Parts: sequence; C-alpha cells; structure tokens
Amino acid sequence: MKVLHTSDWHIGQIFHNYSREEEHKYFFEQLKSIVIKEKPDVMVVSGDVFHTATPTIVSQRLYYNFIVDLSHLDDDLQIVITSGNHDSPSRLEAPRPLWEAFNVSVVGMLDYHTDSDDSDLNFDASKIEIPITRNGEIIGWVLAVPYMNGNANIYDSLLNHLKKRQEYADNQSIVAMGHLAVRSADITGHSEDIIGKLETLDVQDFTEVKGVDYWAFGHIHFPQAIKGIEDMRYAGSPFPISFNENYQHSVVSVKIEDSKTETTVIPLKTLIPIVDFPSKPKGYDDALPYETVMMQLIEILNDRAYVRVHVQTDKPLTQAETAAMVQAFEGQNAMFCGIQSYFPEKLEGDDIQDVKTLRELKSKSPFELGCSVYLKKNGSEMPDELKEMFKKVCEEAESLS
Ligand SMILES: [Mn+2]
Repeated sequence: MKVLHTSDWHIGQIFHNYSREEEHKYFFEQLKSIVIKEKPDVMVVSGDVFHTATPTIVSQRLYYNFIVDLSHLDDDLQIVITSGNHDSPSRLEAPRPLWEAFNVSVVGMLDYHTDSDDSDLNFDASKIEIPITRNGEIIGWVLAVPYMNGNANIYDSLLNHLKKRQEYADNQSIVAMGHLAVRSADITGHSEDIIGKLETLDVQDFTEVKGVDYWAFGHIHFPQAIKGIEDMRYAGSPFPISFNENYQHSVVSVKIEDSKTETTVIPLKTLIPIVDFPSKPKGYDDALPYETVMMQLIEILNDRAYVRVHVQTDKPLTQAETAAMVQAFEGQNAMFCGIQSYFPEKLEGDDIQDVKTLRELKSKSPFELGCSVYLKKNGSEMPDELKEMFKKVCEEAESLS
C-alpha cells in the first residue's frame, strides 16, 4: 500500500494581516504533482485542515476545489481527512456523505453510543476504520482518529475491533492517524505556550501498540520521524505558519510491503520566505540600532518576503519611529511583520522573576501579569492610557468567563 502523509495545512490563516491564499494554492499545485508522480493508494491529512473553526467562504472554496480536483486525477485515489484542534469537528464533517462520492473519507469526531456492542469501544468504530482498496480488493486500513484528548489505548481497542471484522485479513496494511503531541518529539518552531497546553503522550504508548505499519501524526509542525522511529512521523506544516517555522517543509511518501515500511520525505518549496532582518540577534549586544537598521532596509524591500525587523534600543521605540518603519515598507514587495526590540540586559527579567511556581502565577491577576510582561518586554512601565484600556479588556473578559 502506498500512502501520502500530510497535515497542518491551516487554510485561511492570516499572517500579520496577510492572506496565505496564494501560498496554499502554490502548495496544492506541488501536492498535485506529487500525487501524480507517487500514485499513492491513499492520501492522509492528519488534522488542522483549516486555521479556524469558522473558515471563510474563500478558504472553503480553496479546500473544496483542491480536494475535488485531486480526486478527479485518479478514480482509485482515496483521501482520508481527520480534524485537528484548529478545525470545527462538525463543520469539517458536515459534507461527509457528499465526500463519499469522491472517494474522500472525512472524520471530524467520534460518534459515541451508550449501549455497548461486543467491543470495548463506546463509539462507532466502523466509521473510523477506513478500508483502502485497489482493484476492488481491500489492501489495507486507515484508522482515522480525529483530534481528541490524548489516550493511546484507543488504538489497541481499534485494532482488536478491526481484526474481528469479516473483511479483515492478515496481509492488509494498517495506518493509524492522530492529531496529538508526543512527548520527546522535536518541538522546534513551537512556542512553549502551545506545547504547555497540550496533553502529551509518551512515544512508548505507541510503540507498544503492535500491528500498526505507519503512524501518521499531525499537530507538531516540525517534520520528523519521532525519536528517529521511521514509521512514526509528523508530516509537519506545508510552509511556515509562524516565524519560528523557518525550516524545510515536506510531505511523506510511505510504502508498506510485506509488513515492511519505507518512508521518503518529499521537500516542498516555499513561495514567500520569512526573513529576520538584519538577522535574528541573540540579545542586545548582538542587535543593531534603529537608525542603522532603517538605513539597511533598502537591501530587503524589493524582495517578496515576510520581514520581521530586529532593533537594539535603550527605550521603547516611539510611535513616530514605528510609523516610519511601517511607512518604509509601503508599496514595496517586502511585507512588514513587526519589530522586535532588544533592551540592555539589566532591564530584563526583574519583574516576573519572582513568579517561580504555578501557584504564584495563579495568584497574579491577568492584569498584573500583563503589566509585568509589558515591563519585561519594553523595559518601562505600561503607559497609563494603555493600562486603562488593558484593565477594561481584562474586566470584560472576566465578566464573560
Ligand atoms: Mn497545526
């Protein structure tokens, strides 16, 4: 069985006010060429199809057009799509019956039931056990597990259930999908707050599950064989979703034959590069002052790129300075994506250093925390006017929760 593994498309993302539509089209063109060349039996998309739970019409059109286009390429191509934490499970799944006509299986969520059948599963397993056929014969299965609170036991139960099915035979390949964070995975490019919120699973939770030929994971955007295990991979995002994702993006081609799994990482081209200008400094000493950076901007303005500017400064930039920087990008190919300021060391970390434990953190109000983060980032107290506005927002948010 041949599988093409991709994930974390994040269709509809707005990156520093810029639409990614053209980049998604560029990725889809590449993916189409890869499908033509690799001829997979099935393409699996392991979650985060859309960037938001309520994608715009433009985003949905992009998605529908591409999937339909792809399925027209080859009548035998199957596509399995599962939801990620960014997707709306029900919205993704709504056109499920229509998708079936295109050989596309979409699983947004598990269908739970209360009365038990003879398995130890309390949801409809047959919905997420997708048979993969070639010339009318089942050659393998995709266990299309959508995003949910992490629990690796589900895979054992699913395998037990699958093996009891009449259509199941020993020589069929099995691919398991999941949208989750595996502990000890390389989280390059992910900010800590993302990982902190995730329930994570141990890699052993999966290696102990016997009978899966390939694990097709989504969620972590850095492509990798988890802990070097070749048949357990994150496909990663198709192009940078954030400034931290400045690395080679790819999809994975998987060949399973006689229970042996061979994987090939297929690199993708990025249409619009992300650039840290003049470069990403280690700290204050390493950065260049505002005036110098402004003068050097000319080097980059003509390039089509997302540009984040880094400046060394002793005090927060004035509004006029920031405005002048923004102005410099106007009408140019380069796209302004913010300024990062670097202050002298002594100003950093005096304030929230005292917050060492979770309990201490919890004892601070969002307003207090926001003020100390501002102080840490800018080296000066938040201006009164901003404080007022921030306080109001905090109060409004608290009244909602
Ligand atoms: Mn994602």
